[in-house]
Amino acid sequence: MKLTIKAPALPNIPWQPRPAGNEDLVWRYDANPVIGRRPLPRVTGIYNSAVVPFKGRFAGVFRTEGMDRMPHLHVGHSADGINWTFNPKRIDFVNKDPEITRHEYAYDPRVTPIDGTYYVTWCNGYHGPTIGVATTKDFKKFHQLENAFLPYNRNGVLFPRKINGKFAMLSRPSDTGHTPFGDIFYSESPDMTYWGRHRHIMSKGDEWWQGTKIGAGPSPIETNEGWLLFYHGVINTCNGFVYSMGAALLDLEKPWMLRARMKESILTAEAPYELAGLVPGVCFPVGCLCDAPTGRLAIYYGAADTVSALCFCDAGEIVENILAAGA
Ligand code: BMA
Repeated sequence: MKLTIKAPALPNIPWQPRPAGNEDLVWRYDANPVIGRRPLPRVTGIYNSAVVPFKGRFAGVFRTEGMDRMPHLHVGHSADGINWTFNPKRIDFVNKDPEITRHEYAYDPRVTPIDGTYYVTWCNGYHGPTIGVATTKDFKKFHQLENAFLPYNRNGVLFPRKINGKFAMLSRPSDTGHTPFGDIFYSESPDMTYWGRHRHIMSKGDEWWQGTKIGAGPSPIETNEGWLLFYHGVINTCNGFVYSMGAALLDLEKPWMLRARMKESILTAEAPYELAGLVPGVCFPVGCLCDAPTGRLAIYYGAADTVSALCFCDAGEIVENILAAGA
């Protein structure tokens, strides 16, 4: 279908065409993983990490885990979105109030450009997991804001523009452990400090792949058919949770209204690097690059909580399939 995407052109998006004979909606980069094991000394993995276009190149905020298995956030840069260099020091978030910058752990970052500022949201340890928020303009200095919500919450994902004059965020209220439940909610804020008008958007699904919980992935993409949302869905198997990727469309001006949602997952753990790692069976999407004129999307996802991988799809095809599935 002819889809209009409201995002800048990104002609240097990492891209490979769908391989011949492949009829899947999403296909993997053939040299995955893009960030392999031991990407820095004494770092066991970089995964579940967010990438954005930055000054003609790419930058990102990366979940880095050391030998103590504690997650922290690091900056990375790349000319092509494939080969990355990382700052070995974790991000030093700044705020005059030490209560705000009090650091326990930080993981699963998303980066969302809004009006020329890059907003980082992540799962921030503050007496349990909640949503940390920070801004940067240069990927050097990061100013930390108030946590968006009370604990316990994960998967805080900003929309790339204000909606009805307010900042808008998706999140997934949770517990302190490996949460056995989870729906996606919408909240808005006039100032990035006070969040309210919380609305339920969508629950876990009837289909087994998303039958335990769901959580928003990369920042939603604005299209003429609504906000395109990639999310993770979780099944509880006899070997534990398995994470797959799904897709949904949210109403443009009332994004708490679900327009349609695919019944099938569009990527599930099958490749060796998704099945073998510190947590086998995890595909966890967090970053998405988009070339609006061609509809090309490059999605970064964490694989097996160990490495970072890349997959591709066509936005028009995905939206067509979501609309065909219905609400
Ligand atoms: C979730 C988060 C993710 C992780 C996933 C699978 O609760 O901790 O970072 O990828 O579990 O272990």
